[in-house]
Amino acid sequence: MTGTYLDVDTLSGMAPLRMAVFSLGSNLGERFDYLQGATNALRATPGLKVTDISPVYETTPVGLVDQPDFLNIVVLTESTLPSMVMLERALAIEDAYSRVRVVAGGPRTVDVDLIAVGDRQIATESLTLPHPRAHERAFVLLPWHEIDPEASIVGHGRVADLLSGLDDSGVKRRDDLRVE
Ligand code: PH2
Ligand code: MG
Ligand code: MG
Repeated sequence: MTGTYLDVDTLSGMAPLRMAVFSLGSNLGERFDYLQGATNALRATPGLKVTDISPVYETTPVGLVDQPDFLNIVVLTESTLPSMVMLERALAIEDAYSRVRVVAGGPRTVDVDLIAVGDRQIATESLTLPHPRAHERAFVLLPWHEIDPEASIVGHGRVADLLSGLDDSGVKRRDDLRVE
């Protein structure tokens, strides 16, 4: 164990409603269908309400660059669920779409990442919040900023300011696609 998972809100029995931000990505097969399907699955999650969905972005791969381009979206939600339950749901959705991931950071049918849950800061073996790399990833920040211009990441500052220091040339909006 590198940290302790102790969600005071869960123990109090008075879980507050918090905004939870998800980043979805796909770069294998029917990419758009995977994003729509994973969004539907988030919407079908008891205790989680989808409040906004970003436009679809076509993005060049970050990290392992020798792989196909991604489609990425950001999904905003409100939830009283503990963060760990949301993570488990995200992983279950990936499994349901038979996520293929041969290489870490490599091609995948659908990746569902929990980016932030309100101002929660968590560091355990299985979950780090906010997501440790979200603040430096234009494919997360640009779609997020588009649907929440005032957003910020606890510990890192405003998404708008983070974006101004990033190269977003590989992140292009696809106006022909729209996840509902
Ligand atoms: N996800 C990664 C690694 N690199 N690059 C883009 N453009 N989009 C992603 O979703 C992505 C990535 C690991 O999950
Ligand atoms: Mg990811
Ligand atoms: Mg992931």
